[in-house]
Amino acid sequence: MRALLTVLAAALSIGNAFAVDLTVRVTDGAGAGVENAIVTFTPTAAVTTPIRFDWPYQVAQQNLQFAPYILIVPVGATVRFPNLDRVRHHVYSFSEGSRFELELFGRDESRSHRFMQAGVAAVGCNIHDQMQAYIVIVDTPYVGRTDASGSVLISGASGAGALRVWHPDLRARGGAMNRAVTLPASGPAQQSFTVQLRAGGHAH
Ligand SMILES: [Cu+2]
Repeated sequence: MRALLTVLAAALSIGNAFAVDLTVRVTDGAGAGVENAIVTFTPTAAVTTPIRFDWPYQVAQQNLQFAPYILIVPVGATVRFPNLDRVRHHVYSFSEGSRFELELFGRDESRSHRFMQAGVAAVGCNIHDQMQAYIVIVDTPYVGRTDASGSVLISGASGAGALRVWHPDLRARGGAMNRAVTLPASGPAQQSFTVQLRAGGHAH
């Protein structure tokens, strides 16, 4: 009996891991795809598995720019800020819950900051006004960034939850759009959002 339950539990968790292929398309008022929108699905049921992503938790300073422009990390992640330039940078965020300041004086110097609260940290440099980046801190594994066509595929989620779209130039209360959704148990699912972007947003 115990063996059977173990097999059943394994089958259920495998089924879960391949639950739904959710495609979310984000377009502007003219119907054009919006790139660099961050889409998260947060299940109503608590996420119990550790959240890990396979990209580096790092925002480098290179050629007087931050790279990447938008970084997604889980709550509790420690993000490194290596300075790859010959000039110094003074990296900071004043965003609520994610305030920090790092003075990076030299080439190849690196410091780090741990982000303990879900949200968005707008990152700037005190010395170079044009430097701008965003760190999106999430408490769900179901997250992705829209491509040039405005689409993103989020796999593995199922059931009821909240779908959220954030973009640095989004015109919306709280800077994001939220929608309650119930995903099917399996198979493909589609959702779409029409967003309004601020004119003259950061080009990337
Ligand atoms: Cu700088």
